[in-house]
Amino acid sequence: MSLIEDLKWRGIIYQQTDEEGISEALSKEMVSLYCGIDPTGDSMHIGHLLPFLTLRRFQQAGHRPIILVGGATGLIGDPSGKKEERQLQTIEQVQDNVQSLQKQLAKIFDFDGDSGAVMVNNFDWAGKMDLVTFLRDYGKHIGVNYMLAKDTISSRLDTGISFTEFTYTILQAIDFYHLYENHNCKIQLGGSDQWGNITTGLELIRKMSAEGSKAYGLTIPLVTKSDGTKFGKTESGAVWLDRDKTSPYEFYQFWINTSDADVIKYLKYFTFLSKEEIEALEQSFEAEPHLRAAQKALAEEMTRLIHGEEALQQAIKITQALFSGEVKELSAEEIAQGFKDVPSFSVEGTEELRLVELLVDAKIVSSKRQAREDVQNGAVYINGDRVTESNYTLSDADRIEGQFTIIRRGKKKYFLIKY
Ligand code: 629
Repeated sequence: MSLIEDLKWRGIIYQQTDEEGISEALSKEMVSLYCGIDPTGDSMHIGHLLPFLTLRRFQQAGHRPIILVGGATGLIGDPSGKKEERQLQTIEQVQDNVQSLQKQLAKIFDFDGDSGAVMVNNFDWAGKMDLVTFLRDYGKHIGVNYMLAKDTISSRLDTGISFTEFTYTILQAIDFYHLYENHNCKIQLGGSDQWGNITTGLELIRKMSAEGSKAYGLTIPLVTKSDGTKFGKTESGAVWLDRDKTSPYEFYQFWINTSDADVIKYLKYFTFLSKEEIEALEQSFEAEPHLRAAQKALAEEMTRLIHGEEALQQAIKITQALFSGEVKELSAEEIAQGFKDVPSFSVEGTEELRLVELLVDAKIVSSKRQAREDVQNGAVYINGDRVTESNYTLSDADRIEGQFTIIRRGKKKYFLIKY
């Protein structure tokens, strides 16, 4: 299967400016191609992942990925898909974000060898360009009528768009032209919201480069969810690649909770499992859906890809411990990950605590009478072990690494005591 056939099978191609031209270029030689991201935050979230994973598929097929972090465009703000004018970020903020994003992206690609990835920052050329050069050398080639016809601009004419954001598409076009001229970059890849910016780039290349020059654009679909809600969001917000924002356990949980209606699609989009492997998962999923083999494979592949094998094993361990109730073997770090969303209660000092009082103070039960009853009935567990003595006192031994005690009431209700 050729790369493009594989991408089609996965459902990753949305639009191509010249389907034949792209297939021909890819089959003839090693092609350099790029995808950009603006440093609007200090971490990518999974909404950014698909274009960059797709770029990696190109690399695996022997082509060269160019990863662009927009140190200049991040100072301007892309109006694509935005209903309102963006708030400008400070230069320091953007520079910090560039560093963080470059670090994250570097982990996805291979920088060695013939098709080694290249990391660029458009601040290096666009940041220093003077206004007269911008207007004479580039602006002159892009008609205002042409720009006004773009969705991302025309959709903002009612509510308003500043000259700053209006100009954004020309900056991205200059990038494509720059990479075309200096890195022999032939294709720009992006989400479907980037079509307007990618085609402005092609327009500029067509007008500025020697005759016979050829460059292409390729977009990938917006990732959707079958229930109509937005992909990549949980109750606690976006799913980040930064482990301090979304722990590997939460990341794993996000993928494992994928619905049956979406799981095969996501395996195709996001994982590097082969067609045969995915089809086998599809079969097992149809025969024995309760096993959730497809969801498990998706969660494993994604967590391993972004956080590595060790973090994956930890996420699985936490998941199993929470499921079985055998939480004693968890380390404090694992507890911190797995119990982030569980109600917690902080205790100061080192003295021993009477269980019944703690249950009331931590608002796990509403009265001492209730607390005593629950304990006597065997509904209360400390670090996974049932405690039935109503005069039980918690000691040092109940503090996992001196930091936590896990209390469970009933089957599934967890509480965390922090010291
Ligand atoms: C300069 C900047 C370029 C080329 C691209 C860019 C960034 C681009 C953009 N992209 C989105 C972003 O940064 O705004 N103008 O958040 C985002 N992208 C990935 C996908 C996207 C897109 O990083 O293309 O469609 C999301 O899936 O929204 O020379």
